[in-house]
Amino acid sequence: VKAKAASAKLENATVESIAKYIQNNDVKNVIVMSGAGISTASGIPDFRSKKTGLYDNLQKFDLPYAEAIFDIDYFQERPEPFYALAKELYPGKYYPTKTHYFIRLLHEKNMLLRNFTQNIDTLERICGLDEDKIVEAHGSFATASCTECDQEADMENVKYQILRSHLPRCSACKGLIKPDITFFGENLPKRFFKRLSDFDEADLLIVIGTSLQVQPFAALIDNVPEYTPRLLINMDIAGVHHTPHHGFDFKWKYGKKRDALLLGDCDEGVEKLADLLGWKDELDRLYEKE
Ligand code: CNA
Repeated sequence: VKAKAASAKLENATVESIAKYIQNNDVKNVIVMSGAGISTASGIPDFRSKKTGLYDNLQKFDLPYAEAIFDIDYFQERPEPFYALAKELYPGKYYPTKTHYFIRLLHEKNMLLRNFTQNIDTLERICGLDEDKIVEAHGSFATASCTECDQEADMENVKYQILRSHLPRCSACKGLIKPDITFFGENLPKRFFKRLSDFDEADLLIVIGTSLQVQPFAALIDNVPEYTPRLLINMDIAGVHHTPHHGFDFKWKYGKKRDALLLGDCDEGVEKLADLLGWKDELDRLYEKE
């Protein structure tokens, strides 16, 4: 009821109205759903952007199809392409973007309920967001384990091996070690399912830098209460694809009172929102300090 009353105050679906909604209501349970688009400015390619995305640049790995590089069955047959890519993308060389710091600023304002991220680059942790605020829905490079006996691996060694183009092997059984990122064909981490109930509490949903094409993550946009406002900040309109199994649709509600769209670069988008909220200097300071 509270969310209904609050969203009724959205005059129309614009980023300005979202800013007013934040200012005029006791918003404190914001959920941010993020994807690879929030890390492209740091130099990590996303999957699906035309030309720059990974899926358009995997020719050298000679894959049967692009997604194979993250397919668990393919990995078990031929792990080398994944490891070559892991070497290129290994955390340590990349720094959080303004969008990461905007999410942290939301937390410092006591407004962030949770950041559900699909990213595996650990930039949320590196920008100083509390681990408790993060749900790494597709796991991350922070830990790794044996594909045979499940034993957790020593990350120093995993990193050492990957950066030298060696396959990391389990110290106990010599099985192949894999970073704990979720491949196609694997279950999502337990924490993802445990925190799904957060969506019932959301008083604002901000979706940033994702094509909303990977399930079950994408469908979560419909898990917030019916009257909770939603803002999409993305280079292109996402979430408009229908499949027989996933009938979600973000686009059709644009123009009504609930959903706002900020098309373009996400760092510029969060700057605009921060500016409307009077947080621009704070955001700049946070970003420059780190
Ligand atoms: P995606 O399918 O590649 O979509 C990225 C989206 O972000 C697209 O809609 C782009 O238009 C948009 N985008 C790109 N750059 C910007 C920008 N600067 N500002 C605004 N929008 C931008 O990636 P998703 O995250 O939707 O797909 C889920 C996959 C991607 C997850 O399983 C991830 O593990 C995987 N992934 C993660 C990383 C990472 O950790 N940084 C990198 C590449 C892929």
